[in-house]
Amino acid sequence: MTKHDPVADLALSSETLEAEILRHLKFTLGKDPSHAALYDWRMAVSYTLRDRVVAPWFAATRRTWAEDRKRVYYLSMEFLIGRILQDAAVNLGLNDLIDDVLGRLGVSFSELVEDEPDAALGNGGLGRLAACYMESMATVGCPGYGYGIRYEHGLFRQRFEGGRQVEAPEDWLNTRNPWEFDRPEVAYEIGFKGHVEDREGRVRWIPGETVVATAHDTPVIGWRGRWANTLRLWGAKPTTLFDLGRFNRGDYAAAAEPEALARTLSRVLYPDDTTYQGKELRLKQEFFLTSAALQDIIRRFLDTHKDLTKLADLVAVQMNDTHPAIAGPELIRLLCDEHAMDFDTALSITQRVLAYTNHTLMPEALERWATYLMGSVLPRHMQIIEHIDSWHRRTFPNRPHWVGIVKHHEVRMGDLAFVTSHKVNGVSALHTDLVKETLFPELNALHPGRIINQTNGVTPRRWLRMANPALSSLITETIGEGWEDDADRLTELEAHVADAGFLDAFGAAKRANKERLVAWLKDETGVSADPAAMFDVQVKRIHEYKRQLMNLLQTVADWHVMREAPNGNYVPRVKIFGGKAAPGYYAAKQIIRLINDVARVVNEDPVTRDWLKIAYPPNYNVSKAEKLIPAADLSEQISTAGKEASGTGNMKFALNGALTIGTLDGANVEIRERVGAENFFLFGLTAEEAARRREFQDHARSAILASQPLQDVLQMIAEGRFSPEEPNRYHDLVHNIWNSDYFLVASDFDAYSAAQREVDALYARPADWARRAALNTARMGFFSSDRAIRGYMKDIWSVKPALDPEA
Ligand code: 26W
Repeated sequence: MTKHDPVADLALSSETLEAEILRHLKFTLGKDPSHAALYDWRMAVSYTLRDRVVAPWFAATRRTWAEDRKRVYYLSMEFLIGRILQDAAVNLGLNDLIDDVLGRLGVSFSELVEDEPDAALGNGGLGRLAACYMESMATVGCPGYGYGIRYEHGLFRQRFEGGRQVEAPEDWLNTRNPWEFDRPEVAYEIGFKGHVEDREGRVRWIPGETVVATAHDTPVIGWRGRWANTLRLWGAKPTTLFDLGRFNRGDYAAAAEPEALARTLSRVLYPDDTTYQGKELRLKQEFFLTSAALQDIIRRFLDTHKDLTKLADLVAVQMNDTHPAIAGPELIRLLCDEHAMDFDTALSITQRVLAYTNHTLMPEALERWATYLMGSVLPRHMQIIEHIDSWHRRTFPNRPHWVGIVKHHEVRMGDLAFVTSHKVNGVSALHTDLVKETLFPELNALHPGRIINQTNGVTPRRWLRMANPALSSLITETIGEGWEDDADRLTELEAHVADAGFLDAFGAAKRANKERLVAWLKDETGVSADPAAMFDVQVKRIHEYKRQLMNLLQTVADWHVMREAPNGNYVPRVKIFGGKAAPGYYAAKQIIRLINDVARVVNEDPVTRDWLKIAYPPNYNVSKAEKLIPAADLSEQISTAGKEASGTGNMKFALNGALTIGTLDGANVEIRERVGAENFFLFGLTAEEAARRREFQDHARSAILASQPLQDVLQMIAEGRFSPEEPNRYHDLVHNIWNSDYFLVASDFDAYSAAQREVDALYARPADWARRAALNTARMGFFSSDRAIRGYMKDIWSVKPALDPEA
């Protein structure tokens, strides 16, 4: 019996494709081609592509059932998906065909792509990693589900008013989302509050309020459409639709209350990726996601199995940071209270099912719920948490007294996740060491081997094959097809870096991307950039530890030198910034405002305009990253060592042939090891040196006094050089650098400047620059999310890929 190969079915003639698009336009959108709007064409093409995803999706689901394969469940409060249309077209191998067919119909495919809203269901690194991992699980054939929340409003829209960040609600669902399938029949009751009854040993939680979680499924197609998994996002609905009684009594608002209350649960994403706020609604959102997911997981298991003690043989649950860490107590509650299991058995099953990934060491980002809040919102879970904690204290008697899940009237979600998991992983080698040494030193000693590393990765489909067609076709011309899902093959490019022809083509691809960006940048910011200039890019969330401020201060220092010596021969640069600040993060918002204030002055400066431009396109998101990253020459990864858990932007830039200026932080360490120290601009204190430097009381003042350029720049800013209308606008910011500077901007400033001079020197030697840039692309295969996912499958989930890489 010939093995059914779903890929073959994907082969498609342009006639058939055209017919299918026109069929959807007519029957799904109810539009005649002559009257179709851009939206109609986009929907018709999206539905046509979605149809083509269904076959491999069904085949994958059927095989998983038929072969009773273990499934992976990735629980995350965030999935920063971005746009889906072109990613689906590329993974189905239909991108060029669609472009041709639409061209013949007089429709521009790229305009369609631009018309799709980003699914911005995440803040930054953690959310985007979840999206890359979903695509890689489908590409390697790992039977998996993503579980998240279907926020009506994703991450806010950012715009600038007078240089200040202003937030506006994001509204991706104001037009229909063609990629999801509603699953009204998949619905679970989620309880909150209420009380716990203990009748003759049978403990029952009687929730005070309930909502219903209903599923919306989005298929996630892998490379070459060989496998597809499901991203199941929960939307909240009221248990009682509408309180007719109240309505009839004219109490209309109250009548609609249940609906409104329920919908708040999936209304909006918390825009915070730095500080844990401890808001009740956030805890309810986390439980809403987790309980619905676990109820669905157990239902699916019991569909074909009876013995829940075998759950861990067929179910692996990954907790994306502590946000779904209530999964431990909830799984134990379901096993004990709903399936009559004893606590110890339930706990051991839970530990074998669960695993936890830590993404940050920042103390302010670690979730610690007040016991009164946990106790009121989730009274039964608070009991179980206490039970787990006392079990752990009893089972590990030499656990130091200061260690524990419940301490000082707080539930430490990191400790809870650790104790209820069989594996805990950091997201880069350096970060994992720091997790062992600084975050969980005692638990690490009590549970040796539980903490392992899984260095992050990014999908080479979206971040190279799709975002950078110019470089991708050069790679395919040079080493042939197949590197897209076997990124280690990129090393075959090394044999060509000495060939001038290849290097020229490599430089030409970069140049083409820069010219494409110049037009876009002009529209977005009004700044006209010279494509011959060095595109120096720092795009990521705004945070003091990421040190956008140090980049800006160094830029002002360069500008000052240019003005003092206007006849110098300077390497022209375009400094591009991008990124949002959490709405409540004042210092980050001040940094955004200062960047825009400095840009306004520098970009109008007749003396330096040919050498230096600063552009800050607003509303940085996934689809903007796809434009900016392929056009970058220099990637700024300059966080204070020991603070950036990994970074993933750093990987995307290097993969797209940008050189990195960076510290020995997060995955920068491994990137530099793999691309070669000579192909990486390193500077700054190491994590150890930084920790030591911080102990030196006067570290900032002494560094500033030792650096005239820094002193001058701080003086200029303090006296309002960039804010003449409000001279003391940045007094607090400058004062903070002089007197606290926790992130060592001053201490690393001179080293950073010196490294930027090295960058200039190399940029003045284009062939040498291109060779080192090409070596970066060639040596970035390790940072494919396929490698990372295979690591999770082997070291944490014990799952074998359903697809053999060779086939
Ligand atoms: C409770 C508020 C909150 C929300 C999100 C706190 C912390 C977060 C995330 C953990 C922050 C985040 O996105 N961390 C980033 O995760 C990436 C993926 O592993 C890493 O590459 C980044 O270094 C890390 O900052």
